[in-house]
Amino acid sequence: MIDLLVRDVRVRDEETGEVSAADLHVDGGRIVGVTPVADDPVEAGQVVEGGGAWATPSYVEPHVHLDAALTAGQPRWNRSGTLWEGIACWSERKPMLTREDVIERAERTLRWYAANGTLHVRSHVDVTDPSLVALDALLEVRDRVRDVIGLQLVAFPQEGICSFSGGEELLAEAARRGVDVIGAIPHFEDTREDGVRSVEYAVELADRHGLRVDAHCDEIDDEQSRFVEVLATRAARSGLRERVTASHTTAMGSYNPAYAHKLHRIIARSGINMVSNPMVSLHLQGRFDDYPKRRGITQVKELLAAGVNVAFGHDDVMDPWYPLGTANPLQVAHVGTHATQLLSRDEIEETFRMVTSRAAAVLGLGADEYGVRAGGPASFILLPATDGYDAVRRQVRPTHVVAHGRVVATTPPPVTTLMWPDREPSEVTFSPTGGPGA
Ligand code: 17E
Ligand code: FE2
Repeated sequence: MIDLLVRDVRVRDEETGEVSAADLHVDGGRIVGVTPVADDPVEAGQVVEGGGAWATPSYVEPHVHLDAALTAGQPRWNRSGTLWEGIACWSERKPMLTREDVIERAERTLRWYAANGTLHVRSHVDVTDPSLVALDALLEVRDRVRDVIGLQLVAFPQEGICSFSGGEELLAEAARRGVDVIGAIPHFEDTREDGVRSVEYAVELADRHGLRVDAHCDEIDDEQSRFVEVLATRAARSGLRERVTASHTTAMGSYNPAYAHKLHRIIARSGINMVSNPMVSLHLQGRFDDYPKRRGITQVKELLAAGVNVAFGHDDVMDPWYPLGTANPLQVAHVGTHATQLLSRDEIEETFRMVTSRAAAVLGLGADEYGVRAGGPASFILLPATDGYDAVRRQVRPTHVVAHGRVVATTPPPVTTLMWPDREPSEVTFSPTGGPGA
């Protein structure tokens, strides 16, 4: 008898894109069989009726700050809405951090992520704190959530590597304590030269420890902030390439077309990934502008066209940099479509990939960790939606979230009864292709 049978779902063939109805047989945390829907199903410890839902790999969060999550307003609110006041608020909150405090907020946020269908998360953790209390707490969280969520940790030098006293040593210590990824923040360093040096330091440190790199890079509306070219070049020369990610890169929204053209080529050749955080950049950037006011979003459409892997991240859930957020990548995709004008039929489908398979590529998830197929991991979601376009438009919640062969969240689809004057009450359903029906 197998552990779990997920009956009557639609699965999409990864190679052909063909969609077919299937039963998923799950045992020992893996999908052991994908078979035609059987009238006489096999025996299983648990049976989930899929009802024709789409069985698709989970969302992947490529960029969030779990150490700061759920601290909005502590000890004060960010009133200007700038990145800089956010950093100032956080530096006032940092001395109050305790292990228990960080664990409680991070795990609460990760439970929200799981409920929303997200089973892989990359979190930055600020290491410009000599106590490294948040780092140690999140290393513990990474173990505690392992059965549900795969958590990658980035050693993030919020206040700089070269411009923060002891910054280099703190980053090196974080590498020794077991982070997965090395971060940087070159646009925050005091000088251009420090910025370049900090990127080189981060790449060399990662290379030495066999780790990945994910730098906060050019998160500023300054067209002179040009560290992506440095990161991409060092990524290529070190051979780290697709193990490197440039996050935010909002200055690219201000680059002149001639430089942008040159830069797209450097980025594409290097093989690095890009992560845009549209909800947060729309909020934090453009704050020093009069009108016309810039959007402060990286060149997502152009980078995709150049063959670069671009993903969307949430960045923040209720912290000094962003007061909203529900830890739901599908909401990020919806905002991302607008922010980047990815709004043709195919482009909307692409934004769904930017919070699923493209984000999985940022984390470097292999075939044994991601994908719905026989022999693959039994970690997936059931979406009552026809495809990514439909899911993004209607913001469809997964009815079931399955992690390592276990159902970890269920959400019944909402039902609204409409009592329109002079008509019989009726249930309102939203049809996938035609808008509100019934
Ligand atoms: N720190 C930073 O430098 N930039 C951000 N967007 C956040 C924290 C959230
Ligand atoms: Fe960030």
